[in-house]
This record gives sequence, structure tokens and C-alpha cells, in this order.
Amino acid sequence: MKFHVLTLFPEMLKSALSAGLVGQGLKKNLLQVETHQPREAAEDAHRSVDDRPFGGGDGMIMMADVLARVLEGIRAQGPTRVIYLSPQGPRLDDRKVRELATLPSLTLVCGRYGGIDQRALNQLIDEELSIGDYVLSGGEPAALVVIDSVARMLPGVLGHEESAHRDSFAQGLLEHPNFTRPRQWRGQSVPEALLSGHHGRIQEWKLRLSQLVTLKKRPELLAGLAPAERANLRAFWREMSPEERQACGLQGLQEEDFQRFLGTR
Ligand code: 58G
Repeated sequence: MKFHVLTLFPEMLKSALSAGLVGQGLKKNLLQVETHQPREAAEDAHRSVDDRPFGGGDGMIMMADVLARVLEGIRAQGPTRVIYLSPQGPRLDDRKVRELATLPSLTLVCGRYGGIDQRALNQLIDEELSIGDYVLSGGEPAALVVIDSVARMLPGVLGHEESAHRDSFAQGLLEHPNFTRPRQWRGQSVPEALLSGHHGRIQEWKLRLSQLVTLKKRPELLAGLAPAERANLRAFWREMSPEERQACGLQGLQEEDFQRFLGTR
């Protein structure tokens, strides 16, 4: 998959993308990232890419014609989906990430200063996308979030081929807690099921813990869970010792949370 990023600060992306899983994916050529510096498309002697807003106001506005020239160059390479990172867009979520991962080419436009000329948005941008309800000084961190989340869905980027499908959100659940050595740490033990070596029991434990963590932290994600499954989940929780609940971060989950969950209150 090819990512194009229109940015005044290409170094910001290059260095951030060179590390970690995405960096390895780039080395293996499982994805490509090309940055495009609008200054190179500026036509005047000062290489201007922005100007003061008509009517006054803070910040500088990136000029429509400069953006158009950069995007024409990118589009000349082939069809691409053009996204403007902006707090006004619909929120990025797991569904959107998986949709974007099916595209052969994605172009991310990073605004700076006061944003971009509205007419460029009207004519050149396919969609706006936000990574959350807060304002950034530039779109670059949001572009990095999009690239990272999409890249890990691409075949070969995660070590295990299935990881992206098994992970949190793929099944509408949060991740179960994880543990490594030592088995005992400051009075907290690794849950017995994980040490049992019994595959079926381990899978069952992981599913139940995913559901319990989701019930504690994001109960609205469990809206679709059938009544019989809800009762099974409570039965599983009732079997857990206080020590195991504590080790799993489930302290605070109460009998009354299950009464609400089971619709018996
Ligand atoms: C309002 C403020 C409109 C993405 C800033 C446009 C980009 C937040 C997000 C802007 C961003 C997000 C200028 C800098 C876009 C421009 C950029 N802030 N929540 N800031 O995804």
C-alpha cells in the first residue's frame, strides 16, 4: 500500500516512521510512504505556501493553488483517496482503519497554522478525518496515527498473520490482561488458567477476561451480547478469587454491575 503525505515538515514523519513495526514494514516494502513538501510547488520568489486569512483572524491559511499543484502531482501517479486530517472530520475508528487498509493508495493532507483554504477542501479533498476531539498545531501527528493503525492491518506487517483479526476491536472487545515472568510479583500471581497448558481452558479464560475488561471499562461495547452469555459471564466472574480479580485489574467490578448488565435491576 502506498501512502502519500502532504506536509510542510517531512522530517517529522520520516523519523517517526523509521522505528518499530511500521519501520520494519517499510524496510520489507510492505508499505511505502512518500512525503510531498508544498514549498516545492510554490511559485513565487518567497516560496509562499500560506497567507493571512481574509477578514482577519489567527494563523495562516495554506493556499488552494499550492495544494492543487501538489495533489495533481500525486494523482498523476495513479488513483488515490485524499484525506484531510481535521478535528471537524468524523472520528477514526477500527472500522475505518480496516476500510482504508483495503485501498491501494492513500493521500494524507496535513494542515498547519490556521488550516487550508476552504475552496481547496471543496475541490481537492475526498474526506475529512479526525483522530479525536482536540486540536493539534499540525496534522502530522494525526497522519502518523492513520499510517500506524492502517499499516498494522496490512498482510505481513504484524508478526502473526492473524494478529490484526484477533486483536482488540476486531471482535468488538477489549484485550484481556497479559502476564509474563515472574509467576509471582509483589504478591500478585499469574492466573492459574494461563499456566495450565490446557489450550481450551486458556482460550476460554482469554475470552471471558476480554468480556470482563470490556464490561468494566467500555460496557456499551457489550450491547449485543445475548442474555445467556451475560449469565455465563457472571458465573465465570463469581468463580474468580478476589486475588485473581485484583491481578487482572478487575477490582471495582461489583455484583450490582452484573445486575445492571443482566437487566435484573
Ligand atoms: C481547526 C483547527 C481546523 C487534525 C486546526 C483545522 C488536525 C486536530 C486533528 C486545523 C489538526 C484531529 C490546522 C492544524 C488541521 C488544521 C491541523 N488538529 N483531531 N490540526 O484529528
